[in-house]
Amino acid sequence: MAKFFSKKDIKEQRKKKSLWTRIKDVALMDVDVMVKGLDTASIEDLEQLLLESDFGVGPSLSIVDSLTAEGKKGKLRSEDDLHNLFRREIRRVFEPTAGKTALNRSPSGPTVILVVGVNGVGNTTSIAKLAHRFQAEGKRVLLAAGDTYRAGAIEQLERWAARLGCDLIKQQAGADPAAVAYDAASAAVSRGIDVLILDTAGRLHTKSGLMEELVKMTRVLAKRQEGAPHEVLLVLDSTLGQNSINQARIFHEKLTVTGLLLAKFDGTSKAGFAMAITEQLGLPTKLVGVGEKLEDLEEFDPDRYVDKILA
Ligand SMILES: Nc1nc2c(ncn2[C@@H]2O[C@H](COP(=O)(O)OP(=O)(O)OP(=O)(O)O)[C@@H](O)[C@H]2O)c(=O)[nH]1
Ligand SMILES: [Mg+2]
Repeated sequence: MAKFFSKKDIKEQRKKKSLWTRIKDVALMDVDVMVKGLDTASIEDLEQLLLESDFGVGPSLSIVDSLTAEGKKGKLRSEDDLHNLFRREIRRVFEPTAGKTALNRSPSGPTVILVVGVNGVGNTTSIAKLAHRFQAEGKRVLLAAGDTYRAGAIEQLERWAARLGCDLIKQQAGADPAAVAYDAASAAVSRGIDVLILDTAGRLHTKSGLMEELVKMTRVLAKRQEGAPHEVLLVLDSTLGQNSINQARIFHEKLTVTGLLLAKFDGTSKAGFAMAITEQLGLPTKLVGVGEKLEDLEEFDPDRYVDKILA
């Protein structure tokens, strides 16, 4: 008996294919397309596909424009041609922030890094990885348990500090995170620390009271040391897609984020949103979390990013 698929079934089936397969399905579908370039329907399909994959409006349109132009010139004859085009176009999206991907350093005194993000995205693990990275450079690192809110958060950071062999500043659960920040900034100066990294409670970006708490932390840090915090690093969960764009916008409005860390990048090819954020907010993606171990932190590399997104 013939089996009929609803539109929803077909949509679900399409979603099961990788993004790259879906792009190829449209752009390299038949000889006609390869000879004459993309027709209007295929162009619309591709645009839709890239937008659904959170590439952002600007990047999606410029990729499709470039595909159309190259197609007309007969330059899109193979999968390699198509892949090279995507690689080039995605690289272009990250060009405006290309010189800004290194972590900011303080010209004198400790470098202060405030790590923020929604709960569960990977804030605390990323802090441990960062500390490990600085230690490998021979830097003295101090951690501060600014998440006084979630049960067990202080102990979690304490365990990391013990493993890393670095100092930790903490107060009791429920304490004012700004007071922890003050203590930590003072200790960093008096102990001759190179890098102070502050944990914060993961919070929903929609909770304005909690966002104000972060603003207060930055004020305290700035008062204690000129130019601090030198880095406000927003951790985003690579598996969350579109929602990360809203998070970035609201955190940036409140705090002036200086860089992004894409955590859990190993588990997904869905982090197209980094393009949208760079395009819309001009924020550089600085680091990428690729696993749960201390070593699993990489500098952001647009080429590796493309390979993952188009895996
Ligand atoms: N695969 C993978 N897992 C990660 C990565 N980063 C963090 N995780 C895992 O994500 C989970 C949450 O990590 P945490 O660092 O506790 O997240 P958080 O944002 O501090 O969470 P809260 O403090 O509860 O808000 C843990 O199981 C981590 O091991 C990553 O880059 N890759
Ligand atoms: Mg945490």
